[in-house]
Amino acid sequence: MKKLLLVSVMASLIIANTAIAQTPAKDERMHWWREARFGMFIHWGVYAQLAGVYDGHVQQKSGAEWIMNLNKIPVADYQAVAKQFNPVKYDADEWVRMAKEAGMKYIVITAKHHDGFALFKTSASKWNIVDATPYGKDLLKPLAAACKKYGVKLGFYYSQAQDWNNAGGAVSRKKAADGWARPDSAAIDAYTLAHNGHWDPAQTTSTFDEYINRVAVPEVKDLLTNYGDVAVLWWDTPTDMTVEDAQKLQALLKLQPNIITNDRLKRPDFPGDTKSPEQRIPKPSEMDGIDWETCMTMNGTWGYRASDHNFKSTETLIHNLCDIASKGGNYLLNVGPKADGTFPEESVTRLKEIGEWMKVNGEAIYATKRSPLPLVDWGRCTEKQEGTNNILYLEVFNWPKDGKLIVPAVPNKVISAKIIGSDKKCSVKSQGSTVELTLPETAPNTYASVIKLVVSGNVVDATAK
Ligand code: FHN
Repeated sequence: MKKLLLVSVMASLIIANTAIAQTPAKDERMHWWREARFGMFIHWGVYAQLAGVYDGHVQQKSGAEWIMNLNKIPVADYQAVAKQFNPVKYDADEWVRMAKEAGMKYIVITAKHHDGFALFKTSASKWNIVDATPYGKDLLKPLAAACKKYGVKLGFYYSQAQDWNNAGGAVSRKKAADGWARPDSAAIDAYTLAHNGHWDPAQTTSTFDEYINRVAVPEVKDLLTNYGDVAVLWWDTPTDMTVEDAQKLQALLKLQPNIITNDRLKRPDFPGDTKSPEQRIPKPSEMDGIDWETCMTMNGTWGYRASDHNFKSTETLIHNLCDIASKGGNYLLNVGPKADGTFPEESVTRLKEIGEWMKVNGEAIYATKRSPLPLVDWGRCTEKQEGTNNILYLEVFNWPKDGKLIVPAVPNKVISAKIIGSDKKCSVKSQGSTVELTLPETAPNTYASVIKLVVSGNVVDATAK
């Protein structure tokens, strides 16, 4: 008996150690992600075919990827739209090249958004690119190949609970932010209230648990099995998720031991690895000690909307990147491709311009840590260790008119100061813990000019809460 007990204890220890060995320590898994700082979000699917227009109504606000829910489009009518979805201009190599040249180190694409449409071949449901569209080919395979070719990490966004087409999927009730409502909205509202948000009887021929077992689990398994290394799984909107459902999905992560996940599988008991603020940049120190990534659109929608030309300027996007990095976070910047498979021209232009800035100034973003300085009015700061020295990268948005840049809370000995991307000199004067840089008259870059200030020893964190 004793021998049997000993054997079973040994066996459980071996299993436990194997499990631990298979899941690399978090710091090891997160290393590339913490250095990356900048990634591309891609929201793409059948909704791009509607491009923000349905039944004569041009969506003014909200995400174009929500058009089925906001317009309470019947399942059969929405699935008929897929018959026109034929992205013949899709070129995954071009997409990944654009992301890489923009300085982005990873891509997260909506493998399946809330409309349930899978951009990949799956046997779990016929509602996918291969079985439901004239295009008939898996969209993720070439993307995975291109990511491997260019050394860009591949991530999948997966709407694990909301699914407006696969029966049993959850629905989060939402009204159009632009105040538009269908003529029969009163009746529809009554129906959705009585049916947990669903608006079409076709959505409720199955239970949520059956949907998790029949669709979500097998599809996530497909995604983590058929596309090589998957670096990120980006869960979204845990509507109606139970602990049991979340555990079934979490268990699949062992298929990709190095995978990084966010905090949206089921809050609060499944925190994942990263926090995911959305469409906002956290306040200084709000996220200290946390791995976080803010996802933002370039215009007013995640999915493509033909009428939305309200794109943020390249200057704003670069300032956001610097601001996010100065607080120790990652920037997941979204592109919403058109139904034909091309990026909107405004996105292409901004990606190119950001890439030109990153080619010169990327060292001020990649592998940096948050600023140790108090807030300054001229821009942002990021920091890097270099042996026993500290490098402070000063991203100057507002070039001083009098040529004097004041850097507070740096009592350290200054070793060097250089304007990145310029052969013009800048002189340095230290007074107590203040460093005064005298700069040339014109800034080398219209968006943000970076000064590399090398000081001896560590710069003490002066961002007191
Ligand atoms: O409802 C989605 C939305 O469409 C979009 O995908 C964003 C991106 O983070 N996530 C949800 C809203 O929080």
